[in-house]
Order: sequence, then structure tokens, then C-alpha cells
Amino acid sequence: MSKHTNMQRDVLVLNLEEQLEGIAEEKYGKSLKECTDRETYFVLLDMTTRLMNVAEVYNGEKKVYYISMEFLIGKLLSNNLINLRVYDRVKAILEKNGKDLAVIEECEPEPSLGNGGLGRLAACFLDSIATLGLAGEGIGLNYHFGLFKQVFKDHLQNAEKNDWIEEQSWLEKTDTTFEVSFGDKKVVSRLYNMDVVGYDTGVNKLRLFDIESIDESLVKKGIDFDKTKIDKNLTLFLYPDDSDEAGNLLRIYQEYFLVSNAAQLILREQKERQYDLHELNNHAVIQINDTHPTMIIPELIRILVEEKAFSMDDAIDVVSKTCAYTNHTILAEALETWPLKYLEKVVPQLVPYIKELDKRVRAKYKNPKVQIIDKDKKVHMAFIDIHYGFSINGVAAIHTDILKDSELNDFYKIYPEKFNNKTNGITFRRWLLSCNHPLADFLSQTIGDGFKKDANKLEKLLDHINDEEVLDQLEAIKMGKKKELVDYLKKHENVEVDPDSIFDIQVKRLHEYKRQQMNALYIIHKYLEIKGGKKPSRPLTFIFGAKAAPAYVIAKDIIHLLLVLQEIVNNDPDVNKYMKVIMVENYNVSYAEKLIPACDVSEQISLASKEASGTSNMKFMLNGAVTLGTDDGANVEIHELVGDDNIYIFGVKADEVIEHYKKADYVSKDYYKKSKVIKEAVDFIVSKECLKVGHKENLERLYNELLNKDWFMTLIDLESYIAKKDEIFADYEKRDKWKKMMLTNIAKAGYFSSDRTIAEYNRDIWHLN
Ligand code: GFP
Repeated sequence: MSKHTNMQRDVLVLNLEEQLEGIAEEKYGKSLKECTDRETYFVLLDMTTRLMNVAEVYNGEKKVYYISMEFLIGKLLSNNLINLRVYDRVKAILEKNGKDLAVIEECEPEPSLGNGGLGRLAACFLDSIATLGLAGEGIGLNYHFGLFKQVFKDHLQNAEKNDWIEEQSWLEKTDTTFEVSFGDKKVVSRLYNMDVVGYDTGVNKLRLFDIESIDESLVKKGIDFDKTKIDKNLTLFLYPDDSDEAGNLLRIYQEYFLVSNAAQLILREQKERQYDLHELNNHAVIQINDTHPTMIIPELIRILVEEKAFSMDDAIDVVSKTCAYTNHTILAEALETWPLKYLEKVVPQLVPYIKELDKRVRAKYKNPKVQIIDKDKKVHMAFIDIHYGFSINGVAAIHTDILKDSELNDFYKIYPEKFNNKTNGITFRRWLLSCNHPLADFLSQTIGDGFKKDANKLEKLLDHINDEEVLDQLEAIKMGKKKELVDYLKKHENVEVDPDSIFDIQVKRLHEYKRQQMNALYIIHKYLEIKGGKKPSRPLTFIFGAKAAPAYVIAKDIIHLLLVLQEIVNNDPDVNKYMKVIMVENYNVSYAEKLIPACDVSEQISLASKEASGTSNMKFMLNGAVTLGTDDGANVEIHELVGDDNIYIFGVKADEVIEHYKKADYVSKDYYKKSKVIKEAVDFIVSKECLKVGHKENLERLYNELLNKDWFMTLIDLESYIAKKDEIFADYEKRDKWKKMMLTNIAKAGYFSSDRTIAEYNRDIWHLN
């Protein structure tokens, strides 16, 4: 699409009101005032699209392609208006017409293109790439029904399709189609674009590929569908159930579909710009987000050899100089290994190349632990990235150290120069300017606007650490956000919450290593304490938001326990004055934007060594919550920045955990037997009270898991967790101390801007102008 000049943008911005009226008239034959909220949303969507169409498009000599299975972008209206610097004007125009922008925003469906932190990181990165004025694109898939919509029935998680795509949306259908071959099976793809506008800068694109022959009617009930009908199902869901062979194959089909399209798009662009493919690495850098897009490496090599007359050596050489890999986890389940026979079924054309890559590794290194195809004929996707990419990065300092020293140590010894750390970040446009207007405005008044472009300027807030007025304002802003959340929870979850209670929040993917179950055990402990007559000095509100992968049985049992506890606690007149439990339904980005600004205590309680970074920890601190966490992921860096006095750290350290795994000497029952408190809490899961509300099967399974396995060591930290949590709740009463902690956390959050992270990616890995 041709782009115009800045002048055109200025004209549009100057005449915003006329433009909006014009669009309303054109679309609906009405004035803006007469439009319904939904119509107003579409008017704004049109207006915003027009503005983005006249923004500068980045076209550097070299471009980064961020390939990812997930882009958890969230709603776009508000964020785009902020980045285009017209939010306040639009808000005022709407107000003049009797409309509330916050209400209009509710009309926008949230795109369902991601799962958790990995996908949200990709979205923050796109924002920062555009904001820093770098030429970069995201490449992903356009899932029609997204991950899934979470619905609670009978205290259980049910999954339904999440059909978020509307007739008119931010998606722009393009004329670009490619053919993708799986052996002799062929499908046709279509490219959809979404504009990604930087803060006060230009526009990049998120490229989302879809399959032309998609058939939504394949999904009848829930999220079940025929997994073998590839030509119809390929882009229905993100992460369809892969607990059987058909599910595994479908995952590989999706991954190859993604990379085949990406490769064709990238090579087409090189051709259009008349670049020599022997210099691909001078014009393109491909960032592989976790192992899902790994097949881009053999795929590019295959195309160069088969279609561009490259020698194998030359193809491997240039592709290896173009591809970089980010590792987001040390969990074995996420380090994909595909049986060679599955790859032979889905992408037989790639197999000779994967074997060739493996052969070269074998010729050089005798260590079986670094070979791509292992003795069981499984292909280790991460190993392809490491041997044939030029950079491997972890996502927080401790995580990268663990990769170097243990998980990937055999590789680190071979390629020390490839390993580097890029501590994650978050975009402050969404996680401060957009989700917390009162705080952003207050910061502007107090320390000036500079922090909006340079997040480190937030440090200026420290000058006000003894300024009572500032501290009181921060407290008042927090209270305002808590009250908003109280209203929202009343409306959406039908739970009454006291805004004066302490809001303790844990929101993230449900996973045993993130230890929502440990938080549940604390809640049980508190419940029993209150029943026994020991009342907390201030009411406590425990809030959870999490989806469990539909095939992850224990994760769903943990959700069940939380919902059962919600029912018991909130309905017990002896207790509900002192505490409440809320598991919000269908937690997503939009929900996070409401929860995070209202939080007092940020739960970051993963088993040390297991959370690569975490990013909600950063969002919470930026919004003035205090972290209760283990020495894990980015918590370690938060701890360093805010100092011991402004964070609550507990639990065993990463090296100790790693030792336990090595020696296989952790026995959860020992902890259970030794501690009355632990025993009481764990036993409650299968108590009369719980069994009356919940399901025996789920509760007993979870109970047995904790007692007999507890792979992520819940019980090892439970006592120190309880002690720390009681300490943090007591400190909440020392209001002066607490307000200073809030202020310090906000002031020190600047380091976690994704602008800093992306600047580092660019400086060390991408080298774009
Ligand atoms: C994963 C890791 C997190 C990390 C993000 C982004 O997120 O520790 O912060 O990737 O790097 F586990 P989840 O998908 O698990 O939320």
C-alpha cells in the first residue's frame, strides 16, 4: 500500500472531529452522537486505520522477521490511539458526544492469537520495534478460534471456541497467497496484515497467514474437531490437543505451514528488492521464538538448494548467519522433539535436509548429547537452532546462566560466543499509559513526560520518596483502580469485594511450576486459621486468572480446587468478612489490564530455576504492586534493582533445586509428615468440606499428586511462603513504608521497558539501522 506524508497525517489529526463525523455519516447515515457504542467502535476503527495508512512505513536495508506461533496482542483500539498520540483528543470528542471511550473499548473483541507470556512478549516486542523505528515484522498464524474460551461449569474449566474475528476488524485481507506442500499434499495460504504502530513513530506489519480452505463448521461441540482434515483445520486453533499422534502431526503441519509461508514471504521480498540471496544475512534476520518455528532453517536451506541453485555448503552458511533463536524455557515439554517418522509423514521434503544437518554435527562432535537426531530417532528442534543459528539467547540473567551452566552446557562449551542474555521487557504504552491513565497522568505531572519515551526517567520519582503528597496520591490512584476492579468483578464474576482489603493477585498460565497450587494451600491455611479464631487485621482478597491447557489434567484439577475454595470461602459467614477468593473466568490481556493496576501484592512464586523470566512481575511493579516471589527469572533482577527492602523473597534457591533434581532426592511426603501446617492444608483438599462442593476424582488426584510426586516441589517452600506472606500482609498496615515501596517499585521499573530489551536485541543480534 502506498503511504503518504506526515502532512497528510497532520491534516487528518487536525480535522479529527470532522473525520469521525464523516465516517459515521458514510457508514451508518448518522451523526457520531446517534451511533450506538458498537457503531462508534467501528467508526474509530476506520479512523485509526486511516491514520495508520498515512504513517511512515519502515523500510530499512535490513529487516527483522520475528517468527512466532503466538502473538498475544490484546485489544488494539486504545493502544493504537495512544501510539498515534490522539487518545486524549478522541476521548474528548467522544465525551462531547455523550460517549465514554472506556465503554466503546468493551465492544472490541480481543484477538485470540496467543497463550501466555511467550505470546505477550512477542506483542510487546512488535510495539517496541516500531517505536524504536526499526524495520521489523511479526510472522504468525491467524487462528480462527484462538486458544479457547474458558467457561466454568460445575467448578470445572470447560473449553469453547473463541471466535473473535469479525467482518470488520484490524485484519486486512491481502492478495498474497502461497502454495504450501506437505509431501504431495498441497494447501493454499492467504496473508492477512495488521498494522503495528509505534509510539509517536511509524508503522510495521504483523503478518498472519491463514488457510484458504478453512472450514469452521468442523468444530461441533467444545473444541473437538477432526484433526486429520488438514486442509480444513490448519488454522482453527492455537495449540490443539497434542496428546495423541493426530494432534502431534497437526502441530507439525501448523509449524511447517508457518515457516513455509514465512520463507516464501521473506524470499519474495528479497527478490522484489533485488537483493542477492548469497547476502541474505545482510538484509534479513530471523528471530525464532522458541522452537516452534525451527523448521524455517531446513526449509530455507531446501529452497536455496533446490530452487536457487545454491550448493549445500553455501545454503547452510547463509541461513546460519540469518537465524537466531530465543529460548523461553528449560522445561523438557516445551523443548520440542519430534519423532523422525512424524516429520517423514508431514514434511518428507525436509527430512533429507534435517539428516544432512545432523550428519554434519555427527562428523564434528562425538558427544551424543548434541546430536540433532537421537538414538530413538527423535529430532531435537532446539539443537537445530543452536548448531545452525548464530545467536542463542535466554530471557533473564538467571535463565541464561542456567542454560549455559546446566541445560545447554554441552552446547555452550562448543559455542560460547553464540550465547547471550536478553532480559525480557514489557511495553509501557500498554502496561502503563493505556491500562492506568490516572497513574500515567500523575507521573507526567510529577516528573514530566520524558518517561514516555525513555522509561529510565521514571527514576526521577525517587526524588519524591519523602513527599507525603506524592505518596498519598499514589495510594489514592491505587484505591481508584481497586474500586474500578471491584465494580467489574461484581458485574462479571458476581463476587462482592471490599476495596479496603489487600488485593493479592496471581495471573499467568496455569502450570504446576508456577505453583498456583501453593497459593491455594496458603488460602486453605488462612481459612483454617480464621475458622480457628485467628482473624487477619485486614480482609484479604485472593485473585487468580489462568487457563489450563485442555490436555493438562493436573492443571485443570488445580483450577477445580481454586473454584471449590472460592465457593467454600466466599459463602462461609465466619470467614467471608475476612477473605475472598476469586478465580476470574477467561483470563486474557483485557482482564490483565484491569487486574494489574489494582494489585497490591504480586505473586511470582514459581519453583526457582523454572520460570525463565516472567513478565507479569514487571507489569505489576510498574503499577505499584510489591512482589512476593522466589529468586527466579526476572524476580532476581527486580530484587537487585529495588533492594531487599522493597520486595519479599522466599524459598529455596535455583542451585538447590537443580541439585534436588540431579540427585532425585526430593520426597514431598517427608515435608508433609514433618509439618502440621503442611499436613492440614494438604489434607483439606480431600476434606468433607471440599468433597461436598467439588469432585472426588479431581480432588483426590491432586491430593495424591502433591503427596506422591509433586514434581515442582510445592511443599519444599510452603512453610517459608506462608511466613513471607504473613509478613507482607502485616507490612501492608505500615502505610508509610508500603507507599514508599510502591513508589520505589514504579521508579525502578524503567529497566523492564521492552524498548530497552529491543535496543539490546538490535545492538547485539540484529544490527538494523
Ligand atoms: C514463557 C516463560 C516465561 C517468559 C515468557 C517470555 O512464558 O518465563 O517470561 O515465556 O519469555 F515461561 P509462558 O508462556 O510460560 O507464560
